[in-house]
Amino acid sequence: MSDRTPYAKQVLAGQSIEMPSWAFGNSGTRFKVFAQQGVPRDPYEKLADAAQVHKYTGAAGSVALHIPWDKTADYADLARHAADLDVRIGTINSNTFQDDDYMLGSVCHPDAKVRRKAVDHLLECVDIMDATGSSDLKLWFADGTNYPGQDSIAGRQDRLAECLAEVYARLGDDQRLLLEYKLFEPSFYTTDVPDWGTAYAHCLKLGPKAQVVIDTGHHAPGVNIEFIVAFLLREGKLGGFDFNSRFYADDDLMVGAADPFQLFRILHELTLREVLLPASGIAYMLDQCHNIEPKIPGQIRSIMNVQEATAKALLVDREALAAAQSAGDVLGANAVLMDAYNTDVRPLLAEVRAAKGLDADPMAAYAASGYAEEIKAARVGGAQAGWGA
Ligand code: RM4
Ligand code: MN
Repeated sequence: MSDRTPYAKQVLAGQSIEMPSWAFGNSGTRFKVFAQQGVPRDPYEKLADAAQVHKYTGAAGSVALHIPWDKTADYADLARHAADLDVRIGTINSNTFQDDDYMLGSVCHPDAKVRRKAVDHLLECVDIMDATGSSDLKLWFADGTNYPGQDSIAGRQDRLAECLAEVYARLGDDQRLLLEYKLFEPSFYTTDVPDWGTAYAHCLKLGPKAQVVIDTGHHAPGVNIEFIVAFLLREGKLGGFDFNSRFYADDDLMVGAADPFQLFRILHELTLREVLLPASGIAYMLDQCHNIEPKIPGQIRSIMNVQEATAKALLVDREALAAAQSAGDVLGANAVLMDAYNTDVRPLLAEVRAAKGLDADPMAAYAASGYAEEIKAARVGGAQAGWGA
């Protein structure tokens, strides 16, 4: 068996997972949002918290913004603040789902005036990308219908295509549009971008700067996500990931919590094509909410979960796997994969961290730092950031 450890260490040292700014604000379900002490009151404080995650993991160098939740007067200044904290602003996420006008949809709405408003918001997001230096615009649409006959399914696809084309045309040379799909919710009868096939077809029509985002929580139970990964990669249409876990619907729980084996299988497909590092152009990020657990440790744990699954995928003995596959050795091939999956990679990751001058245990190091107590004492008064702010 070849020693894959040096290679694994090298890739792990360069891996970077983006954090969502909204993970640091209060969040909850439609039943209740539980406020936590010390929660940020503005995007500047969200970046400060995110920087803590990077400080202890060394693997979370960028933060995605959500507009208008992170609206601010001077985005260039916010980008400078991020740089001072040793992080950078990444993907800009649009929001066309929290305005009364969007009750019947945004870019698929039957009324052209509402579609105009939605597209103007998306164009504003591209302006923000220009100011922050972000290269990716992530689009997720809550559009859909609740009742048969409510609207024309095909008509809504036409409107979607037209609006996307306008946004696509506004992108700069180094900017991309990443289209995310989701099976259902908030619409329950039809969703306008419900699956990877729909997203893929729209992206294909738009051109090379449009790619698909896989949010791991946005599939029906039992869907083979690694197949989608392999297919989109092969087609050059995999733009990025929103990592999270789900037990039922789109729970937005910590990645690797529900099904670490699935996460490993996904990372195995990515490893095979050598696209784990930032230069691959695949935007890896977390899309999570920490409703009942503390937020900064929730993000640290999530980054560690991705690192552990990645380490296991990197340890797969590819030569042995290829040999077993071509020999038709079904059990042998499966065993190669399972050997890697069953390896305890925590010592390996401790070495990767030590080489970067980091503590072997990011959770403990953060807990010992006193930052949580500091922000609880300092962030008194003002409006806490949260769902919708
Ligand atoms: C959606 C989707 C988007 C995220 C919003 C908050 O379900 O996953 O990526 O921006 O939630
Ligand atoms: Mn998402």
